[in-house]
Amino acid sequence: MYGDVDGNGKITSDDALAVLKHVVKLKTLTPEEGKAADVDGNKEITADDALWILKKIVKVTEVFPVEKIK
Ligand SMILES: [Ca+2]
Ligand SMILES: [Ca+2]
Repeated sequence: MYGDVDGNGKITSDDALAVLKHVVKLKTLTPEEGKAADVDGNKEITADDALWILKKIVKVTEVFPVEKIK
C-alpha cells in the first residue's frame, strides 16, 4: 500500500518518519519499502514523499499523486 512504508497496514507519522530517515541516510529502505514510500511517483524518495504522507494523515489529500497516475 502506498504510504505504508513500514508495512503495518496503517499510514501514520511513523511512515513519514521512515521516509525522512531514508532521505537523511539514517536508515535505508528496502526496495519494497521504497516502492511504498515513493507516493508522488517520481521514482525518487525525497522529503516531498514524506510531506505527502503527512498530508494524507491530516486529510489534506485523499489520494497520493502516484495513485492518480494509474
Ligand atoms: Ca505504516
Ligand atoms: Ca517521490
